[in-house]
Amino acid sequence: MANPLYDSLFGKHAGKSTPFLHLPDGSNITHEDFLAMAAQIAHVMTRIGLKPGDRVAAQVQKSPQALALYAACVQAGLVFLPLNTAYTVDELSYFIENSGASLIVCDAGSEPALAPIAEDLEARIKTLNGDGSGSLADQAMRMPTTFTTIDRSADDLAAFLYTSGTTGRSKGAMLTQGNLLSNAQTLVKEWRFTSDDVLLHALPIFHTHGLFVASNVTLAAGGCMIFLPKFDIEEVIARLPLATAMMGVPTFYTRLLDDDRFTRDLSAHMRLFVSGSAPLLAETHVQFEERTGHRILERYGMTETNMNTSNPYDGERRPGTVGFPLPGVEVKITNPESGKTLPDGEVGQIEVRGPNVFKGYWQMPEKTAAELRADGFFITGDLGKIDEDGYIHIVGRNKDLIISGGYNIYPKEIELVLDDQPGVLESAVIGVPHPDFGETVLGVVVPEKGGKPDLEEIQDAVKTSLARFKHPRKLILLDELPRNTMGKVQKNILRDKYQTMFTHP
Ligand code: MLC
Ligand code: AMP
Repeated sequence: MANPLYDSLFGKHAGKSTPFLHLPDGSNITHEDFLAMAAQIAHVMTRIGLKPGDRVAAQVQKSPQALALYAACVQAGLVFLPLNTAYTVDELSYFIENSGASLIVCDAGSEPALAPIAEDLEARIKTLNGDGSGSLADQAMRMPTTFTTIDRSADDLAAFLYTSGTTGRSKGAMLTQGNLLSNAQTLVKEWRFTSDDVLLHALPIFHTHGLFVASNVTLAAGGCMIFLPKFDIEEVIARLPLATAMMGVPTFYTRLLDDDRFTRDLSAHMRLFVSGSAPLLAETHVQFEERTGHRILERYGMTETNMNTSNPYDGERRPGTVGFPLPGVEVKITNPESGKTLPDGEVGQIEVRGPNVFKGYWQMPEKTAAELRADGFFITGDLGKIDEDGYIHIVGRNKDLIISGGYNIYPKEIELVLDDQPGVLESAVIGVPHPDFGETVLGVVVPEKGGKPDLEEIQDAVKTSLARFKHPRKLILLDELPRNTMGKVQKNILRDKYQTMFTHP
């Protein structure tokens, strides 16, 4: 027995004294240091009684220790559940309760608010701050620097990532060791990652993109990362000359293009720019090439599946497309009603099958059955087509979803909060184009008869319930919502009406 994910990503670097993480203060963390950090954290977690399969919910700032917490979970056979640092206590309590986490790791500032939740669930709570301090780190420091890796199989769970749903209730996507490892190994090959690569890492590490795509790929290839706490244009421009590759959401690339310091010279030595998590406008792709000579490589993935398709490394990277299915991944376009496969060129729902596809939603067999077919195909909720050259185009979504700066936002979750406010009869939340975030949230509120909802008070209520990135950038009062003859709200009419609100205000 062994632990495939740990062995292939982390264990194989044992004894290497070369840098793994380059930090903004100029210091480095070697592979050896990193593995020691992870081993010490693994000791803390097992000594407090955590057993293989237990969930570890972590809402922590990006830091080497936060990444080591992930490695420690893999090594100790625990299920890692990273949580967006923007989530409010209301949001967190759902994830923690739903997952039945045995350990909560959070910033010291959040401990007082989360302690009662931990107590109710009989979960332990430890702190880990952005500077690496906290009760977890204090205890870890006193632990041995090696840990006997717990045996796991490819089918064992490695992580839970929560994704929102169209009903407003988030679902825990269960990802196995095999899901994560197969995808990382495929991407290393497809994108030609080697131990010479230096990845500029400015993504958050609580999502698939920053954690599994960026970090796992670098680890599998044995490369290193310039590990920035967040996307800060000054830092990115300063560090770019030291990198060979970068991965980002489209906002990263539009922000770079908006900066005159981002020139052909600054990126001349770069080997690869990858974009994903949201649509990259063909226009951005073209501008990027004009400015730098590089063609951004766009790929398509999701929480439940990791990466599914990619434009080619060699060969034409076609703007406005997400390329071809990755080796081992099958993609088909089906009719949403009948589920029958459609001929190439026709638009339908995108379904995917492969070793990358998750095991299902935690304790939600009905939702799993509705989206993951018995034959292994996962219904992504995205709409697309395959063109005559085999390139896949994403043309829309069959799910009511807004993607803002790479973060997914489900309108239902916001509508439920808006509908609850005094004087509000109903609401509709839509995504409209935004120059920086790609799309942003607009809330349309209908007053009750004689009601006079106070929009500022509503925004305050939203603040306490929902993470900042989900807040409507604007609320609009309307007498009624457009509906079709079946009574269904016609969000397309609202989207058309407010289409240019943020692009040509
Ligand atoms: C931050 N804010 C956002 C936001 N990010 N609002 C909407 N959408 C976002 N994405 C808030 C801030 O809290 C702030 O609030 C205000 O908006 C402006 O902040 P900013 O300073 O401009 O934002 P910044 O901190 O620079 O963050 C923007 C960003 C970041 C794009 C760099 O959101 C980011 O790193 N996004 C990447 C998301 C990601 O990794 N997605 C991958 C999901 S995995 P205030 O109060 O100051 O106004 C996935 C699968 C796959 O999708 O295929 O990869
Ligand atoms: P998430 O649930 O956060 O993993 O987001 C997954 C969703 O992001 C997918 O279902 C798509 O809608 C979207 N997405 C990811 N990559 C791309 C891309 N390259 N182009 C368009 N949409 C994308």
